[in-house]
Amino acid sequence: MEQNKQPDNSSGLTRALSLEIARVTEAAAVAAARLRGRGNEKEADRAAVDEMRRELQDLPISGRIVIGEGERDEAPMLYIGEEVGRGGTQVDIAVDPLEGTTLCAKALPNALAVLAVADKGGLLHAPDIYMEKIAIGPGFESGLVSLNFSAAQNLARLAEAKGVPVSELTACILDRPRHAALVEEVRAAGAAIRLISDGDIAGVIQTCEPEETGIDIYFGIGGAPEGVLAAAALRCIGGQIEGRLTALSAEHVKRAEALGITDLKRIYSTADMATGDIIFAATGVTDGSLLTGVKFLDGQIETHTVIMRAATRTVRWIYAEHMDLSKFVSL
Ligand code: VTB
Repeated sequence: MEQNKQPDNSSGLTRALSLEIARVTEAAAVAAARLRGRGNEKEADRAAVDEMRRELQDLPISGRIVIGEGERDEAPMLYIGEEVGRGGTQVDIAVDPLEGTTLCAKALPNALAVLAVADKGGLLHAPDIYMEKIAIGPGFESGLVSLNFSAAQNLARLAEAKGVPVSELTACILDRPRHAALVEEVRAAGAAIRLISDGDIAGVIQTCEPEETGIDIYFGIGGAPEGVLAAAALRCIGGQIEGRLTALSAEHVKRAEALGITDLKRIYSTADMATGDIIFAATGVTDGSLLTGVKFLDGQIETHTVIMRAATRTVRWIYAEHMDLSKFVSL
């Protein structure tokens, strides 16, 4: 006898949209991958942006870009506030068409095409400035780690919750001079560090499968838009992230104020940055620990994508073999 299925209980995002969204990141990744290792970050980024926008225009949504390529006067495409889609459910969209432009230009691991779609109002309108972040994977009480604690305290709390000594933990940190003191503190506490040259969305997501990735906790200052995208991913897989905007100049303060943010000390929780139903998708551009990069084979292209949805916590890994190459306008 046929079982009654649970209705799709989200307000606006439909299940069918997940696959449509995968097409968007796939196309952006293919466009960027064509320019892997060519030393031209701008061109690779532009190719991904063009393709992502083209595909977004085809979706059955009334979408508004809330995290994009910049303000209207500085970004011709996917600027903040741009409307995309051919009409339908009202959604807010965060894009990072090429997360890790330098990784792509140098053909280094973990360059991704990233997109999150949320119910209207579901994503923090973060200014394009820095954000201090701390993140761990699922299975821990909320607030176990926090920007209110020192790095050493956070490591001790996480180690205790895992029932292991701190020496068995590995932290992921962006390799930047601004993290010198943090790196010293984490090493002094006894933890190992995986220093990454770029790509902190992947860094944060990797805390969710420590057995696979070897990363238990993410620390440090990266982009605020990337913080919101990472929060969107964690809403789907169950980890936790905290973020605090880091304004390094009067210009940064202005950018925050333009979005109505005056309290720069505020700590944003995962739900403060991404709430309601969310679909998050990322396609690998270069090979990485999260996703395999685009493969150009004889008459065929292969892509590897992860799509996650907050309402159901489903995480899908999609290896796609594309035979009809004419659909990739960028080729
Ligand atoms: C950060 C990080 C990104 O670029 O924005 C970084 O969040 C830029 O940092 O994931 P710097 O200004 O110190 O170079 C990434 O690593 C890639 O976009």
